[in-house]
Amino acid sequence: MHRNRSRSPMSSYHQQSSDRPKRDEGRGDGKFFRPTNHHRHQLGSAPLSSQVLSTRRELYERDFPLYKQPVEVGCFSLDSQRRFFNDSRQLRYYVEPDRCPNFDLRDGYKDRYVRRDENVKERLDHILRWIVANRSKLKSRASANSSCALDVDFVTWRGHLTKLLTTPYETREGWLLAVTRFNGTLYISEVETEAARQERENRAERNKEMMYWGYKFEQYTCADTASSSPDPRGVVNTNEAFCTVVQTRLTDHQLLFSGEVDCRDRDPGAPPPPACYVELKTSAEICTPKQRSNFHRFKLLKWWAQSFLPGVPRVVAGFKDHDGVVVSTETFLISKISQLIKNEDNCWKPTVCMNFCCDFLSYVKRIATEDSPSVVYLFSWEPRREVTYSVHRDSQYTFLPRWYIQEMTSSPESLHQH
Ligand code: 0WD
Ligand code: CA
Repeated sequence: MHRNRSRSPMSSYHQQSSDRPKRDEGRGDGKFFRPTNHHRHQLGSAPLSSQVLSTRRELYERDFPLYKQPVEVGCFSLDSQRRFFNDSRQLRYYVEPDRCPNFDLRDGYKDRYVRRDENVKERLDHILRWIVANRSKLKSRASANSSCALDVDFVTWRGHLTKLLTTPYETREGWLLAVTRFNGTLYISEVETEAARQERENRAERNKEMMYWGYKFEQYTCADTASSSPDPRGVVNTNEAFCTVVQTRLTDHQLLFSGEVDCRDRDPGAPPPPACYVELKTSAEICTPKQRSNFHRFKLLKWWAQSFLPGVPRVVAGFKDHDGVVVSTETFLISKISQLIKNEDNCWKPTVCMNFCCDFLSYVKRIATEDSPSVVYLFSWEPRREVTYSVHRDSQYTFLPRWYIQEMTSSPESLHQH
């Protein structure tokens, strides 16, 4: 969808800007700043040697960068006990609700809810298991270029990329991203910030219940097969997940990432994945112009970024009242969201999101040069600051598991012999 600008949903994002933004020289004041004496003092071009990365929006208002149509290269499922399966057994089918659904999202919170243990840090493990199980599918450049065994530059979760896309507009929550270069591929895995950990451990009871509401909405709108009906009497188990694995390219960055998919179009004639996938969301009922404006400025940014990345074309929103009853639903096409927000003053821009992500990935490539599974480059960002980094060897941040390193160190040929 992104190659042919005139026909693609991207065309509206393509902006002609005559005044290319100027970049300021990076200045680090965070604790992770690594001093350097070779900052370039240039106006009008990137400070290519800077040790920090600015997140100021105006620096990223360029033409929309090339983003290749994401291709699904595989999928996996996590069952009710969070066990990995290299198949689509957890994929569900979207069943369109009535005009006046009246779904009670509070039903079952007390007695039919099994919650995933958030203290278990899974990092990239499920994606790595998928890579090991599908190594032959990922065309290897190993013979041509032994330094890059996987033929991708980055491996990560879609959710981590979503955070990068929304960074220029984020005013509340910072992030920590751990990066390891191994066999030429850069692995990006999030580290929970201290603030996020405290938020999680002190979460108010109402917030805990509202987290359940999103999963309950899925249960009201998803069936286990293309011909069956949703079963709102069942148990909500948040260990269960269906994840797509997609490959794409952002300018010169080859990406392989995975994201959780809620359901697919039940019509067998629907287009192949990821175009048949549907993202489900809940949001507070919109009653005032102010609420509509906030919905456009904040919610739609997150929804757009999350689904645009894997090429999921639509989001179905359930609007709920204060008591957790879904009073209406609405379908948002990702390709139409930029038009929807055009009337908001000073609103977010898709091009800023994508250009920032692209520049961040270039920055990571430039900084994370040592190829070793025990080295972690920890990239750190707090609102109103620049991105900085620190380097850690054999530390608490090391995240590539031994089994993965072993699997990927033995050549595919030697694997076939066994
Ligand atoms: O270790 C971590 N810090 C994270 C792990 C952060 C985010 C996700 N994950 C893992 C989980 O294993 C999860 O199964 O990634 C999987 C989902 O990956 P994603 O698609 O890249 O994540 P994201 O786009 O942030 O979330 C997609 C959905 C959410 O739906 P909504 O509509 O609320 O955005 O995945 C669910 C949630 O339903 N989800 C999670 N499930 C389990 N653990 C998590 C999580 N930490 N975060 C979101
Ligand atoms: Ca969802």
